[in-house]
Amino acid sequence: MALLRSLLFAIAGVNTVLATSCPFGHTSGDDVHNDRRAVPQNSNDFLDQYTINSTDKFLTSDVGGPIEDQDSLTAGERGPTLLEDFIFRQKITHFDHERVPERAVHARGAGAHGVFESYGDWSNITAASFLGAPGKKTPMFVRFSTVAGSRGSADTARDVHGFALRFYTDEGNFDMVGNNIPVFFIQDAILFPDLIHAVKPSPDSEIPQAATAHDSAWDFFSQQPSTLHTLFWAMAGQGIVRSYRHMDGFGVHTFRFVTNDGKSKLVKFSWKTLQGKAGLVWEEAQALAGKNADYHREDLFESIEKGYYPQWEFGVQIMNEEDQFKFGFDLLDPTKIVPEELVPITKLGKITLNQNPRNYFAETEQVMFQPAHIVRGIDFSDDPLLQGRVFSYLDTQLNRHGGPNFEQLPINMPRVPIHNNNRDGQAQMFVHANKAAYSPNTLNGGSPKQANQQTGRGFFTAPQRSVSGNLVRSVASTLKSDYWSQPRLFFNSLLPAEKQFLINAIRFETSKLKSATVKKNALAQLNKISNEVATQVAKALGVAAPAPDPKFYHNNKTKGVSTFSNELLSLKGLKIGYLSTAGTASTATSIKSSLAKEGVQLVVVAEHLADGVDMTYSAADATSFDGVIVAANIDSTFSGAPSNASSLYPLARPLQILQESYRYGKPVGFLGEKIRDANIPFGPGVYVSSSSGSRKTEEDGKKGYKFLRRAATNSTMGGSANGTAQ
Ligand code: HDE
Repeated sequence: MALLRSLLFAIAGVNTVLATSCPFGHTSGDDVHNDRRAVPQNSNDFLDQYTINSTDKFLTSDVGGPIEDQDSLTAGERGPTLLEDFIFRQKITHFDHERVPERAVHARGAGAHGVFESYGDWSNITAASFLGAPGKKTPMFVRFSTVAGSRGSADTARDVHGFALRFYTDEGNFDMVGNNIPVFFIQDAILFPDLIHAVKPSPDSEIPQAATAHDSAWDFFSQQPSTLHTLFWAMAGQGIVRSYRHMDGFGVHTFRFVTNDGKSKLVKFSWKTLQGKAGLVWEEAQALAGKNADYHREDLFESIEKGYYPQWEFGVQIMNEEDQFKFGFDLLDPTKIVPEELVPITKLGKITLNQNPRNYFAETEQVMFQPAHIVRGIDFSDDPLLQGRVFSYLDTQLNRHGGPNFEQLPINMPRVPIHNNNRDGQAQMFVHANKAAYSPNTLNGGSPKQANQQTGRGFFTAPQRSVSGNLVRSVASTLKSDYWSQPRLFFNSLLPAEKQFLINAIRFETSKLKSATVKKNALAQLNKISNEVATQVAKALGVAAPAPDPKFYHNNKTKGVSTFSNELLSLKGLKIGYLSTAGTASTATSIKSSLAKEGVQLVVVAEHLADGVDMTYSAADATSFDGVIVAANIDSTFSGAPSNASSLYPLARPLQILQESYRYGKPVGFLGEKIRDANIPFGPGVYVSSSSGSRKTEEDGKKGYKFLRRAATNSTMGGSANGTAQ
């Protein structure tokens, strides 16, 4: 077992409302409608009342009459379909209208239901009710996404990842529409169409899909240096995450917390993974795009199905209003992080995702987030990027839904009652009884009544907020114009192997550029961040290395930005491939059950399906596993004389899985001697247990992942630390 523990440590270190007749879940009467405790504990339970289960039922038309729909109504046996065939027309027209416009960005994604539990009573810093008591639970829905690709694109495309949170609080929905990278490309929302037009595929060929490795993207990046910081994060591990479970989330903008008596603080939201962070290596991410385009949604769905509920700690960095300018950059600048050394994170509570959607379209596709979904106790800042988003998301939902009643879709509906004078519109679901749909009125006793800071626990704008000044369109703010120091801070804070990954990613992208001008401009910008990066990229591009441009060079580092420096916090949901033969698969039984205790699945692979075999070599692939164990007898069975060989001889497929696993930086272990001809040297992440006893490599297994990735960087990515071209 020592070997297995080491292998596991190596992986850990590296890679590695209740349904009632009322749609609000209330039983009856206005008193119940005012009862905040009526919010269900899990958002999926609320959907029960809308869920249709057709088991043992007869097929009906859309208006309820039982019908049959397998043949159209024709004039005679060989005649044409009749216009009268309402069954045909209803079925086909509904089908013709099944799609809604995909999201303009973040089209590809996956979601899950969950719950937020507050660690405490935070009323000293915010009036937000969901943060008002220790142990208080609030139902949630969360959607993960990539940005650039269309709805059918591959999960593992290199990209910023969307990480949008919805809290169905007892005072209305609060959305935190964040990303897995704490900064953004631009500082002003008016540039968003420019950014997206630049990164999306070429308008003529619609190539490349879900990728920034093309001229227009790098043209924009190099002309708009505010993009560089986010670009650096995306070129590192955060751009190609191991799974949605293994990434952090950030609110990006500065927001405000406001107390009941109107005192406010500036805050930056983050939610940190309790699984630990892990990224893929680029070679594997590319392979996965073809071999399993659903890699991330599958991991999320399977983990939740197995009860390995992913969790994140939701926290804030809290800053005084008067400290706005003390950090050397503008807190209204979303291209900057507030380093955790300067302002530590206060952990407010825990997010747990514990239920999969029951219908992708109804829930994940129709969920419509908005930064404007805000609750009492939280307020915006004047960040122009945030201000633009507060408008844009409402607009885009109107376009996607085709009308203003999208908040009435079950997944969007707040779990508290809605009382206002908004009326009618396409697909109005409610029957409003109030005939005085205006305020002020006397005919309905003045209801619905106005709620504000003092009355009815209403939302209110932080009283201390003030603005003044001339109207300006173009501001040259010195506090916002240093675009290079923080990308360098990020780069300095990475492990050597991660630095190399980042450089290799930029080499990959820029090598695909056709325009010499764009290449030159990109190099000039990279060189303002780091001469090391620019020099290595220049080598790959076959151009002269630029002389240092040191104005923004420094040696500062910060914590919390590296993907690979910490071991995983949990191994749950990971998979280990056990390369064996059909006859000997049963030897895996005890390993399987001990790994299962860690939440790790041992997948037994053999040449054909049999008792104890989970997968055939023809179906298995290195990308299916987080680590590989080679059964004791496999070498002697396969590498011996043909007389002694199984149907797998020569070792082609198992060997390929083993070697690719090694190249992708996964730990590999041999229960017998190492396979001859495998060309896997002793080194970090390689474990051998022979009859002479268990033997480990020189490195401490717990830190294995880190070294493993370095091994992968040097041996397979080609770009070693000395800058050898790939
Ligand atoms: Fe978005 N963004 N965005 N964005 N964004 C959308 O809204 C937009 C920005 C983010 O899972 C769209 O419902 C503008 C920052 C996520 O459904 C759209 C600007 C951050 C999602 C839109 C930004 C995000 C979106 C497309 C510049 C991180 C997916 C579909 C001011 C803090 C939400 C939709 C989901 C989606 C506009 C910048 C995150 C078009 C104008 C910064 C996670 O409205």
